[in-house]
Amino acid sequence: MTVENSRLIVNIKSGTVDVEEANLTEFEYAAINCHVTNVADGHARQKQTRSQAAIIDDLPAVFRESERTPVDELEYRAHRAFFGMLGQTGYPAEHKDRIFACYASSVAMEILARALATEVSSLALVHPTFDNIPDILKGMHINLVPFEEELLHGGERSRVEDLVQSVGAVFITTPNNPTGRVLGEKRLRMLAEICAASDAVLCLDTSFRGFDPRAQYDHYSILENSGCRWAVVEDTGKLWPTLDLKVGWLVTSANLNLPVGKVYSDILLGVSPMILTLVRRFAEDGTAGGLVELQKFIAENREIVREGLRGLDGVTHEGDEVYGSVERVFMERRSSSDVWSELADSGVYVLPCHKFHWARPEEGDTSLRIALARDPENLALSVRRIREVLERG
Ligand code: EGV
Repeated sequence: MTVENSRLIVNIKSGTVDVEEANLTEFEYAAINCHVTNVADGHARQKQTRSQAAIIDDLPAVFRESERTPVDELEYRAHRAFFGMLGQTGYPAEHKDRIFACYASSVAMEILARALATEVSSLALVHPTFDNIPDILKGMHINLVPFEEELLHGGERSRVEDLVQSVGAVFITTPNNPTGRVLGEKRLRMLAEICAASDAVLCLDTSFRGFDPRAQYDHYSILENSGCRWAVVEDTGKLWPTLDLKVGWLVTSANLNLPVGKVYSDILLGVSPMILTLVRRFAEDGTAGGLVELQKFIAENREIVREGLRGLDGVTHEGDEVYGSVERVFMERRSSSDVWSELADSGVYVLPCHKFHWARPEEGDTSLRIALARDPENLALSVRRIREVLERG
């Protein structure tokens, strides 16, 4: 794929794409063959740690163990290890009819959306968020109402009640992508109570929670105690450099009363037993110190970006309270699609942010997202080129 001019990219999957029209994943396809300067997608592309590499060296044993063990036992071991690593001890571990292993969190999302659509015609979705979420929901003909982060995190209870009463379901990504904002314990409890009172389904996407200790309080005990109908999407896919071998889990409340199991069976039989074992091994490594090490690694990479762009006129970043594996760069005077095109010309791929703002794209017109789960040397090189383009102004 090549950059043809400042507006057009040739997309490896679907031909020519307009920079204004492409969705975020299409921007990510454009980057995927640039191993050194792809800071577009939020997948983990850093080198493995020593103990992670040891697991990969042990892959034949992982395969053999997976061959001879019943798959529900492998699923159980995998979710126990993964949910335990993330502090989610109140999840319904013993109810295998409520835990669905999927190839990816987007597949879990698709299954949830199809099940929701049998009952729900409108849904309040966090704004902004990664655009494949609104696109999947819209694909099921569900009407979307923006749930602004300001209202979600700080708005008066009565205003939240008004919004929830107007919809059949609520969908929140926490920590959010790309803002990194986390739904705190009190707000989750409040939202679950409100959803219970109006019989709205509360859906959470917690794919990025591994990076942020503030998102690792036990969400499931709060959801279970609230009595609301809920579904949670969990993801192993953002954390570890496993070449996209990953699991997305869909976990549901006992009272959800939507055909999740039926839709799941329409789409898949199950994920590979070998991947379940691999996930268990990486999660055990995470619990044994790997997760804290990863958080430190991301913090250092965030500093590489901030240091590398320091002092540029009109260029700012978020405060200190962000922990996600992506960093936003705010540019006072530059359009993100122009900067994206100039960067692509110099071989560096970032994400322009307008599509995250699915209800009002103009709000993302002057920001970029840089992925941090990369090797520091590659990240530093990308940041030097980004600085050059921004300096040209
Ligand atoms: C991010 C892309 C899709 C997604 C990337 C992502 N996947 N569209 N199914 O994994 O933040 O870059 O979440």
